Amino acid sequence: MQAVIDDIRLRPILAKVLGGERLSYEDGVTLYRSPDLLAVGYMANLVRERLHGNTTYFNVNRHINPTDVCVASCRLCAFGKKAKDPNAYTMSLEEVWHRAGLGWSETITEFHIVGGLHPTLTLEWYCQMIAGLKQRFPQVHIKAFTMVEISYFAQREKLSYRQVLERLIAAGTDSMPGGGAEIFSERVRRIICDHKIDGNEWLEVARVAHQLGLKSNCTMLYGHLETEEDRVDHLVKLRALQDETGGFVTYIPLAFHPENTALHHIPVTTGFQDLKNVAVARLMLDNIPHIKAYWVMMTPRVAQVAQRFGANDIDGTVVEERIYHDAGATTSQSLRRQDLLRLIQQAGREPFERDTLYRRVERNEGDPASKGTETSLTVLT
Ligand code: V47
Repeated sequence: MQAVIDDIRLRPILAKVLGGERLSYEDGVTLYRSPDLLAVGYMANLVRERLHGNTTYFNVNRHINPTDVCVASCRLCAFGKKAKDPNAYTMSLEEVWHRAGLGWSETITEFHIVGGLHPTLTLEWYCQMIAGLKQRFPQVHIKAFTMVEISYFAQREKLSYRQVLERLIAAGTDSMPGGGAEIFSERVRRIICDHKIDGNEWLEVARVAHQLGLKSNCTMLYGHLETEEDRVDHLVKLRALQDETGGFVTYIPLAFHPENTALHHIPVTTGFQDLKNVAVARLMLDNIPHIKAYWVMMTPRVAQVAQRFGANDIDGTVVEERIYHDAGATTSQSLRRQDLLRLIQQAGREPFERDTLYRRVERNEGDPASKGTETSLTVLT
């Protein structure tokens, strides 16, 4: 096995990986610094197969971004706009409910809902939006609002994180996405997202959500001004909170897309960096079950290869993506269920259609899901 390791600095790490031992902060930095991508990927794949065998998970989901109006002006973002910008949009409640049912007629199991920090929309409006979606699509899991949005609602309404989250749960929110974490380093945050909550607050909202029984995802934005140490520090902080709460389901490394942002001079990430970030995450985050290679961000091609570098999830059909496409993503807005199946199978993995919480979605015999007509489905517990 040592034969696959060219970089001898990785040998003690391989011993730990084989023994199921936790990797240290220093190990994380060594992994990031090593040019031996194949060795890092090999080790990540060992862990991935130990946890998930040959399975790659995907889901049939739809993203909804109710507004791109945002009071923050983060340099990393190409999505947020000021309220007076003629190109800004805010959907009415009816529009959100209508759009939720548009597009693919395949039966969707998840709505992924995030938006800008709107200056006037109230928490009550968001609760009505969620309740209205639940009423119209009772079988669909609602994964809504980043830790950053929760903190903003709390500040605006003069409520605690717990009070905001309790109201959203009562309205029908089932879990939370992982966005907005960016990179916890204060030095970098001051430059790329100085209008956002700091890393400790992001972690605190996640802590409270998990205490209330909400599962969430977590992310890290890489490929901008962060150092290797900043990345490892971020992963170690996520791992520490997971030791405490167990509430993170999936980690998603997000590559920075510079186009149309104030940081447009930064070069786009390479396939090497994208695969390295997947692999190091799998090795460092020993307590987070799933690592997602988000195809919108890293292209279907790289997301497919990532299934052999530590990832065990490829995300879903998505249908309508705005945040990355505003930042110049050239991937399509959506993939069909059968495209996802093909990508996974061609990587030699076994596709597993999941719901948000990774329970199997069983499509019925003769189910026309892949042909694009309405389907019936059952979630197996
Ligand atoms: O929060 C914003 C990032 C996130 C840019 O939880 C940018 O299942 C790159 O969080 N270049 C949104 N990244 C995406 C996200 C996500 C995606 C898929 C699945 C899940 C999940 C979560 O994208 C933002 C921010 O961190 N972002 N602007 C940009 N220019």
